[in-house]
Amino acid sequence: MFFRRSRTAAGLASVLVAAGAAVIWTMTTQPAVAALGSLSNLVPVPVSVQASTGVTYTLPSSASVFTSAGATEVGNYLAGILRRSTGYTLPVAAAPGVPTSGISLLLNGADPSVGAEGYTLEVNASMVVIRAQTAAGLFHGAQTLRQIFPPQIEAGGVQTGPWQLPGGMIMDRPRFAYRGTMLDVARHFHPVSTIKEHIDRITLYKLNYLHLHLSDHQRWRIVIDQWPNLATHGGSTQVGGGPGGFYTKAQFQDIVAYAAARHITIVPEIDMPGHTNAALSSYADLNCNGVAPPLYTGTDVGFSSLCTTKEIVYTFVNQVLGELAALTPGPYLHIGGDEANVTPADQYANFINRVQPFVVARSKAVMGWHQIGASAVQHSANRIVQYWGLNTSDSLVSTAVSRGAKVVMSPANKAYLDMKYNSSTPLGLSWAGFIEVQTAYEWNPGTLLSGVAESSVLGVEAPLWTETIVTPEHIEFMAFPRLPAIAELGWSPQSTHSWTSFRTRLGAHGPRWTIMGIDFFRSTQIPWGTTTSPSVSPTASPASPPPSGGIVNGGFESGSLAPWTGAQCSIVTSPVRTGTRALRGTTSGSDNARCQQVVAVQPNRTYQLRAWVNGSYVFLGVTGSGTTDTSTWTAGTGGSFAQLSVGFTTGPSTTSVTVYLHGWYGQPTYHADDASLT
Ligand code: TNX
Repeated sequence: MFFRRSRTAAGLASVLVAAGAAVIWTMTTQPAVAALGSLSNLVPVPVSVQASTGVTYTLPSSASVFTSAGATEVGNYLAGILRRSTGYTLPVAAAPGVPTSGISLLLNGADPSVGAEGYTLEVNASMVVIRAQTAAGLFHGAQTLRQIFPPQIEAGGVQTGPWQLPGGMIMDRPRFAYRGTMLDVARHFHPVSTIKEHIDRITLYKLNYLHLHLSDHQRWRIVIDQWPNLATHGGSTQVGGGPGGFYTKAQFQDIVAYAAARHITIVPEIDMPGHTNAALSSYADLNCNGVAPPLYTGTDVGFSSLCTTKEIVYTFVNQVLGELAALTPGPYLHIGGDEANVTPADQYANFINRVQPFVVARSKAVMGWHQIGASAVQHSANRIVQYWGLNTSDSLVSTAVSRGAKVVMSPANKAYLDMKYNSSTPLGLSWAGFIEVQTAYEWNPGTLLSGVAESSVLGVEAPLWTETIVTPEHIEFMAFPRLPAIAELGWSPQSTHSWTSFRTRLGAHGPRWTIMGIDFFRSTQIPWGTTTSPSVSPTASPASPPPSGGIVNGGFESGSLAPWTGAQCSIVTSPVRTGTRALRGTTSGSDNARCQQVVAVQPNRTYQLRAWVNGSYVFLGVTGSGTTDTSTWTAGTGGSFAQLSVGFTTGPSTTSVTVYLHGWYGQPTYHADDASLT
């Protein structure tokens, strides 16, 4: 769950078994043959789906992806995904006048009703044809096609076919133009690789905006050349301490380009005039008293403000927004504006009124949290207010809308991905309540706020604040499965809204996420589909026997930690399961405790890794080049030792793997004994 599990495909299936008080995800090794896909489990649900009874399309190994002019990039993207698991070459070629085979992505002949982002998708006995008016429409159609294939299509290695699709016709287009999520990279820094991976996942659900919260009390995460201390000083740590980090301009542009290639627009946010301790700490001049406060690693809000009566503050903001605009091809610059609790109301309005023109001067539109709707703040062209309240009416939003603003709906009690699912969720906050999947799904963005008509709603956004979110696995756990729920609210027509239908369709995505290595929350509200395992490649027959003796020092009896390593790992004499010694991993408030060792293995072999563990949130897993990275974990062993066991298969050139025991941060110490590899 909370650690990096599978970068490629989890090669083995997960089934839930109860072991005493412990809940253990363990792995089985039944190979499966790729099944017929389905039209019934699409998320977001399309505008219309008509099945062609009895019609099936089998993707031939010789198939091509045909593209009309302007569609080559989407063709390369789709072929790249399908090649991984089918192993087919799937060349991308110019579409002939009339398609007769393979998969065609066409920017001609689309029904105009699909609009700017919609598509039609037809599967008949001889081919697949996706038509749209834009590359974005084709891209969304390609995501639907992915979901029509069986889950094994998402595997990172070649699977056994045949690859069969049910015949049918889909017509689809989005309800709202803005379908987004936000990641707070200020409270905890998340590197470019994590952002890219997140982008790859949100594209599955047809989101088209990623809002990055780049600055806050705790840190400043983007280089501004004219104010260099912002990144070097203001970006130097994070909540709870730790190394922090910031994006160089080149890195930020890399994110922007990666997102754009996936039809996602980045919305950068610099929060002001509050939430600015990192900036105030970087430049004394921005403070009314001229004194720079220390960097802050706590999680309080509402205590800082740029000095709104100092002229240099406006020079600062103008220059920051200028550099940010130059990095941003998208239409919006988000200026925050929330929780400016120590900025007097008149100064707040004056500040926002002076800052909005800086955005407009760069041909961008202002986006801000809904506090910028204060009546003393003027309208600004194409302004967006983002509603994050808990109520069913809001005068700030109504005021802004009456002046022409549009609204992005992010009600904190429904759309905040940092809220806990329930009282036992180990991550997250709960100030806006618990948000189970049904709560995230059961609301209507078009009618949420009285006095705000659907025509004034630009769309929805699910923010993920990261006070407690440290690792990529934490992001996965909080976003899945709630983000797909919000995505459906943003894309699908209200007439299709049905919790009964949604929970069933969503359940079928569990096996996909397992195969993709997404560590999602297994909500008991969802009938999770049975995980069908990707089949093991036929070349994975035993080349030579496994090493005898398993892991060296697996019983921890030698008294020394080696060959296990790990900063928070040690050998202890209590508690032990057998013998006189065991391994201990000691987690701290902000760190995971990983004890690991590199083990020599044979290529093309299936191994079983076992260890007895005592503790909460303990994981046993393996990573390695060419290996089916995989793991198992326990939520708690009830005070005694319980066995974890996980199988994995090495690749044709794998000669060593890293095996690890891992305790999730914030959980108590764990102990392990009698580890073995056979
Ligand atoms: C409120 S939502 C905030 C953030 C916190 C979040 C935690 C908003 C505009 N401000 O500063 O991170 O709550 O849920």
